Amino acid sequence: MPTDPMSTDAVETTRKRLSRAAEDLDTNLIAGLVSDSADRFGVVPYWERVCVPLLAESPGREPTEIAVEHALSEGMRVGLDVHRRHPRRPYPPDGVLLAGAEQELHCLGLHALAAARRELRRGSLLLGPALPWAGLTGAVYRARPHSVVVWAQTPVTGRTYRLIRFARDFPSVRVLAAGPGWIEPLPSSIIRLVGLAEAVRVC
Ligand code: B12
Repeated sequence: MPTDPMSTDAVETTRKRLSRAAEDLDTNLIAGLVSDSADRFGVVPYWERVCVPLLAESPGREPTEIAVEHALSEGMRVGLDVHRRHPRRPYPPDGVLLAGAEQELHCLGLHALAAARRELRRGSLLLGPALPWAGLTGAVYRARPHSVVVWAQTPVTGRTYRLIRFARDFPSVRVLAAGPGWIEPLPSSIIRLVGLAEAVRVC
């Protein structure tokens, strides 16, 4: 388990290193920094105090800035993905399925959740971004999860009526809406997740 508490100095230093590596488009270095820091400080504090603020600052309008944003997010995805990963460990039956909503390319929150769960020795079936609703339905029939977390970054992909229909089709599955894209009111049968720490607790 991670041992070091995250001091303000550590936040600043790790953040600067990540920014510099992103400016250099060094995705391998970013991945290494992310997995080392997650190991040292724990996924939740590192993600909440360093990664999320840095991503939120990403302007990404000019062509060079767009490449920097891609390098940062891709390096982070890989770094989170290798953290405590045992590639041949099977998906646990009756587990947690994580997926991006149809056409949703943002998926880092789900990678952070999967990494934080691995830290607690809990596996998840992460099916990545942009899983069509029909694909999600098929996956639930096959994998039989007890909980399904669907990420939407913007209202364009946060189609509430689809999520409600999906929840109705699987009344015994706990459905959780994650990410800032779910802006419409949700029925009480669907749990809205607002942060990583909460998501780890609830899942
Ligand atoms: C990285 C990134 C990308 C990457 C995604 C890579 C990946 N593997 O995920 C790429 C380059 C693919 C991308 C693509 C696009 N992007 Co983009 N992207 C971003 C960026 C820089 C970071 C997003 C991110 O992952 N943040 C980390 C997450 C977790 O942070 P968050 O959701 O804000 O977190 C909040 C909560 O969700 C919660 N939280 C944090 N962690 C967790 C974890 C869990 C489990 C839970 C439950 C909650 C939670 O706490 C936070 C504070 O409230 C943002 C910039 C920004 N300012 O947000 C733009 C941004 C989200 N993108 C944007 C856009 C427009 C796009 C594109 C349409 C661009 C384009 N023209 O192609 C496409 C989308 C295509 C699609 N169909 O989805 C806009 C969205 C605007 C809007 N609200 O409509 C933003 C805001 C940029 C901007 N300022 O315009 N993007």
